[in-house]
Amino acid sequence: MIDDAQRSALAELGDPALVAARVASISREHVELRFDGVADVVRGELAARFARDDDPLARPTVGDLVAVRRDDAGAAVARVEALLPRRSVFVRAAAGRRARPQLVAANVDRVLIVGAVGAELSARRIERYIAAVLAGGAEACVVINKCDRPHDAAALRAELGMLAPGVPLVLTSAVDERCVSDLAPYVGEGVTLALVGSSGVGKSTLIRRLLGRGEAISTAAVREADDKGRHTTTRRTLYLAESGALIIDTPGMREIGLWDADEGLEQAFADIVALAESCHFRDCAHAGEPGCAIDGAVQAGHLPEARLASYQRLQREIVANARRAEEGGYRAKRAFKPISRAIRARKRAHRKLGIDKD
Ligand SMILES: Nc1nc2c(ncn2[C@@H]2O[C@H](COP(=O)(O)OP(=O)(O)O)[C@@H](O)[C@H]2O)c(=O)[nH]1
Ligand SMILES: [Mg+2]
Ligand SMILES: [Zn+2]
Repeated sequence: MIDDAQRSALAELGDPALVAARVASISREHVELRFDGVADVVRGELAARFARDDDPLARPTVGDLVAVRRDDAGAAVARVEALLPRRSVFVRAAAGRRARPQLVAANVDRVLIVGAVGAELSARRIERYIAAVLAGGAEACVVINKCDRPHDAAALRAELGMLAPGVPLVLTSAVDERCVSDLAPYVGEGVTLALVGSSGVGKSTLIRRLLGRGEAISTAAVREADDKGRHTTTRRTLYLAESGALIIDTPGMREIGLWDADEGLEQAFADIVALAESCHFRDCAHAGEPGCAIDGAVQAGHLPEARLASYQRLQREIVANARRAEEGGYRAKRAFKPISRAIRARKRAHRKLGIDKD
């Protein structure tokens, strides 16, 4: 649950009364905490200074490791005193006029991006999710649920299997018990997972199966005709599975704007980044220059034009969100500490793409 960096950050606080806990759910009024080796969640409260900080990244979110004060009697409310460093985040641009990040979950090892047969399945939307997941330092996995419904598995694999190099694709059905074994490679002991995707695709139903012990979790009774749930998930919650995995359920997201995600974008579109390396001109803008490897790949049918357009659109969106945030006086901080190797790779890729940064 707690990694070395977090353990030493806790020790540096220098207060033996502080113990580590994981945020299981959070609302304005209270927070639910999970302590290692304890099955039940403990109710707690946030230290007042968190409420005064208006940077969304400075407040604890679901999955965060926090330093908690509990008195010896254990009777009093547990108080969250400090946030421990995050090893990964899942963040999006908040909906609305002000450009701000919205922290969906922290310390997630893997994010399952869930879609469903029959719902509007969009490759472009999934690409967006993949970029956001990779940018936050987690692994991505695409899960297409409701495969008990009629579908063309080969066509789905052909279209979605190549959205991002190295991102696995799983076709499954939550109404079939085999979904547990389909997903087993991604749900090991000690792993923290988050399930994201549109409302009604079956995230909560899959989680109920993965938990493996019928822990009460709210799922929708859906109108089959339009996939709209009646009791949909309204709050992000971290559950403990029998397998020892921790699984975060999230409400459906209608929009997933990219925030500070250029690194993730380059990983999600590594094929395009690699092509750009072999353009004839070092500063090729991929707009009809002679010897442009990207134009060449589009013309040869190796690179779908829609994928290239999507990459360029997402690039512009990231830049625009950062600019709007700056203009709005928001000083962007990194939500987590990225590994330096990834930063070097990004700088190299930017040079190749002719993007002027830093
Ligand atoms: N046919 C079918 N229905 C499913 C499957 N998974 C979930 N459902 C149904 O879809 C509806 C929405 O499920 P829910 O888990 O609440 O979706 P969520 O909004 O993504 O959490 C519920 O009525 C589920 O019973 C599946 O694999 N196949
Ligand atoms: Mg749900
Ligand atoms: Zn080019």
